[in-house]
Amino acid sequence: MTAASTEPVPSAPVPSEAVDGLPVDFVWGAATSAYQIEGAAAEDGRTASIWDTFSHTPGAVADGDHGDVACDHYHRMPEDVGLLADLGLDAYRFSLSWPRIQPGGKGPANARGLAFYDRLVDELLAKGITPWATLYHWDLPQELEDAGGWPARDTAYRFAEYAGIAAAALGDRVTNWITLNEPYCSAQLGYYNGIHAPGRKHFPDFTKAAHHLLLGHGLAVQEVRAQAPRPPRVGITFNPTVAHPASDAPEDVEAARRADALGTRLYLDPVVHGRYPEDLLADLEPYSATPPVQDGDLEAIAQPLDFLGVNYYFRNVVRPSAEPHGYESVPQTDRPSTAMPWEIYPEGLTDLLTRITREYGALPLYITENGAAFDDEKSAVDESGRVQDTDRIAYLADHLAAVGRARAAGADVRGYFCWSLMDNFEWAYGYAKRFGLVHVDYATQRRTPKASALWLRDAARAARTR
Ligand code: IFM
Repeated sequence: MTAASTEPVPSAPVPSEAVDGLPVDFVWGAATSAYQIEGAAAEDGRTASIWDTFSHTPGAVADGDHGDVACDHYHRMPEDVGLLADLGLDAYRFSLSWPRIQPGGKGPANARGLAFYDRLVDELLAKGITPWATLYHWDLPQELEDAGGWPARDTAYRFAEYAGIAAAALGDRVTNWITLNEPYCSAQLGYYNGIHAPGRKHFPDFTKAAHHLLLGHGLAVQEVRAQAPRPPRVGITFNPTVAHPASDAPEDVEAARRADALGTRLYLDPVVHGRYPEDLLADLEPYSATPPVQDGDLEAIAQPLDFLGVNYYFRNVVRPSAEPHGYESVPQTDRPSTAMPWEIYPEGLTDLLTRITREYGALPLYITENGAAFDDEKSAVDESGRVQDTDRIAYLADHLAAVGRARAAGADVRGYFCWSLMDNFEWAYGYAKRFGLVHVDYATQRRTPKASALWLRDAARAARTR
């Protein structure tokens, strides 16, 4: 069933502070990822990823939810591209499913899997929407996990091969490529905290995984540039930790340093500066967890990039812990939060963008994700069934204003992708957390744009027409 129309209903007012700092050619987009929306888990030759295995492991995901069907985007893609078009967005960031394109993570391309992305890219271009393809948004083929996963060096080479296949097939029409989404989550949450696939809990495996993800990134950048028929723009997306000490006490300040080292500098320093931070190496050494660097790795990792993607949702206020990573989060219970519950702290985005500019140079920056889960099922719904998510509108307005302030302070931020186009499978939280601009009724798969979708449409319009 087609979604409720986004026309011609006007949105809630767009405050000028939300868009004043953004240029007329700013890129306005929305983002999703393959496992979170596609479904069709066993169709057209796709094999299992670590998230298929993990989500079918009892107790791993809330309510036993999994991505077998998700938003059924694999079968409803034209309707979903229509939603983007109705919202007048310039760009769509999606991810390619590795086990759909290269089942098992080895060997030849799967033509039927690639055909889906061919159709998606063509549909986007036909509607004037620029595709931004992420190569890895956490769905490692299960066979590669069985062979050691990201802690095994070979996975980096497998990833580069897959990246080349994707770039050769789609790079005649896709210009913007993102190698990895949030390697912090793949490495730390997947191999140390055990709350994401593959659910392992081993500190040295986490830093091995981080190193091989970064090596895979560097090799993939080279493959994309070698294989794409047209000159690509290639970047990587991080979700740097914005770490604040719980107090001025030296031990809290030290905990924040460790959180920053593990959550931010572990990734950005090698990718941008070609080295791991000395203080981080000293932290890791007692746990036999220094990254397994071989000759040439750091040069391979530090490929020149065309842009950096930044995902931001919240800050992390920390104090010490006796665990190997050395810090724990202190919930900010007296502050407003989203349904996750993550503290709402837009100033952290301004600080993060200006810090990246200061410490990592003047690469163009794109906000490749920002958004919020709220309890939409408890929000008011208007007569057309539209969720009146005023809390999400306020979140978006405040964070866009924070981007404008970062630009005024010199950060070269060129675009903003809202997470997410539609409600979807929120990893270990299953379908309980709704981040979408568009509401999805999972029983009927009916899509209904929320008030925030219309607001983002009008914010983009306001920014373009000033
Ligand atoms: O849903 C995720 C996304 O897959 C990666 N970044 C954070 C989002 C919200 O948790």
